[in-house]
Amino acid sequence: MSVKSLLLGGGSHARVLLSVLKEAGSGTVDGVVDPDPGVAQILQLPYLGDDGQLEGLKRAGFCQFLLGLGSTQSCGLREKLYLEAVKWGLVPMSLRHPAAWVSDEVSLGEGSQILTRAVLNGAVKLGDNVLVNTAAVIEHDCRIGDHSHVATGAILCGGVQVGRAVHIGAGAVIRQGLSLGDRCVVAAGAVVVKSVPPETCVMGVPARPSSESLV
Ligand code: JB2
Repeated sequence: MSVKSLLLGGGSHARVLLSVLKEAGSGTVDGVVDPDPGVAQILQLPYLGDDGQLEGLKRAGFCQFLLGLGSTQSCGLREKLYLEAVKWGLVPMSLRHPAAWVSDEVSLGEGSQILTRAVLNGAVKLGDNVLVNTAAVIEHDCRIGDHSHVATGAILCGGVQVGRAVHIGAGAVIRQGLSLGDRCVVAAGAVVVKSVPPETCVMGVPARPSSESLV
């Protein structure tokens, strides 16, 4: 009997994940949980209801979930939904595109998502629910905290320490040895040359704190 799995969030990141699942041959999902029933038709999946249905879905035999939500700023909703699903006893699915490069020394947490052409080099350590998006590069000895998102084409040089629920925007570059505090946001295209305190948004070249909202 196959294990029943649900997709949590059915927007654009979810569409990418469905094609990665197919290309990786690493399973399927049996329905989508989203406040918007309209996503089911777009994804061509059964609609399972909103997050209020998670407990009932677990009782009905759903065992696994794939977190379909990405982020463009705060990773707060990714964290909240992941923890909610885990609370009801659902097991996070991990996924890795066959064209990603992941060194043997890398340690991956639960529910990690490694997309096409991402590169993770020696002794990188990912926490739980980390999203490494398309063509992102994470160099040796970086540590990435739970629920963080390294967006498309971002580059982390060696030994960068990333906190919990950090969003690193598309194409950002983080100089070696720096740290990014919990829940900080690095805007797309920023070049970070100094460590960033928790809950701070930085942008620009070189990156500086910005008053932009972290929502
Ligand atoms: O509380 C929620 C919730 N809030 C929004 N629970 C659940 N289960 N789902 C929720 N959603 C749903 O997430 C929305 O109804 C929508 O279907 C989906 C968000 O889709 P969207 O395309 O806006 O964002 P995304 O997270 O899939 O993708 C963002 O992040 C990616 C990494 C995008 O901006 C992409 O461009 C980016 N590549």
